Amino acid sequence: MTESQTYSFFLGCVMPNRFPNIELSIRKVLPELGINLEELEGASCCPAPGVIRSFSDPTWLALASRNLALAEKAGHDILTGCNGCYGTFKEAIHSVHEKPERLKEVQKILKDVGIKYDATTDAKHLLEVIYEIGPEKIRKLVKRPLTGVKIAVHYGCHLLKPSKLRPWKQTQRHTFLDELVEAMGAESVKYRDKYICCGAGGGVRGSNVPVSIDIAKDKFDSVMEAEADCILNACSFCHLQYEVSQAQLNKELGEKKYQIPVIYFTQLLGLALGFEPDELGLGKHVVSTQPFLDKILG
Ligand code: 9S8
Ligand code: 9S8
Ligand code: COM
Repeated sequence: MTESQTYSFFLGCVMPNRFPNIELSIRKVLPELGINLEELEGASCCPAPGVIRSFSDPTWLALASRNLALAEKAGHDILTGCNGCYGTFKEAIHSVHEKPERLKEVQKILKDVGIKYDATTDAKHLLEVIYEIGPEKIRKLVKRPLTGVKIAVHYGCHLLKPSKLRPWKQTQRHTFLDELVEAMGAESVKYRDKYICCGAGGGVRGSNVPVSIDIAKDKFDSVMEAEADCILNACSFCHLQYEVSQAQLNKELGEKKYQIPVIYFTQLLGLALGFEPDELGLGKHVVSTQPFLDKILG
């Protein structure tokens, strides 16, 4: 349908180690849209923007550039399914373009480990590439319309901000994810604090779990008020936060109050394209996806 494109697929840490089910869904769905993924052999942590960059900007930049150099050598742009990794790469590219002396410094460090880097690679989030194909084309590919399904979309922070280093046209009240969801025939519901952080990023989950869970709890409460059937995300770290925090909250409460299915974008798109739940790793969630699947599959 579209011209096929090839990217170096950057997994990051969370996806292969904690949620290979969402990785599976990406590998199933993207080729279906003409997006080919090539392995990025030798990649390391991106490294995480809200964590490693806060400690040492030069270390963060050198490691990020090393990953970008691997993609550059392969002759592709880098593609990620994690907002944090996307943020790191977008900002690392900007950083060396903005100040040529930074590029020289990085090149010197990478040369010592035998890597050449010219900062010619770009980074894309999978939502960006899918949105470029366009909601209208996606609508035409839908084999199983998600009619009557109510989705609470979560954009996450690094996908949208800083807005001057992101490709999205609007700066507030973004709609691209809502548009993609509606192209699948589902309803994207309004809910309080839709554009607010999930509570995990910036080192919060790593350093202060109670605060992190408290932020997530606010989101769960507003998603439940909106009577959504699931929370949809396109960031492996937000995904982790929503899956794991519900289990932690239920444990604290001594009751199963929080049971909102947490669905990754390509899992939802895969269902709409006609894949079976098992092909998309939908049976491997922390919070059961069964009520959500029943609503779709009947
Ligand atoms: S890599 Fe290492 S920790 Fe992570 S998943 Fe996304 S951000 Fe980049
Ligand atoms: S993790 Fe993903 S992008 Fe972030 S910083 Fe705020 S929100 Fe959730
Ligand atoms: C969040 C990444 S996706 S980080 O924790 O802010 O680095």
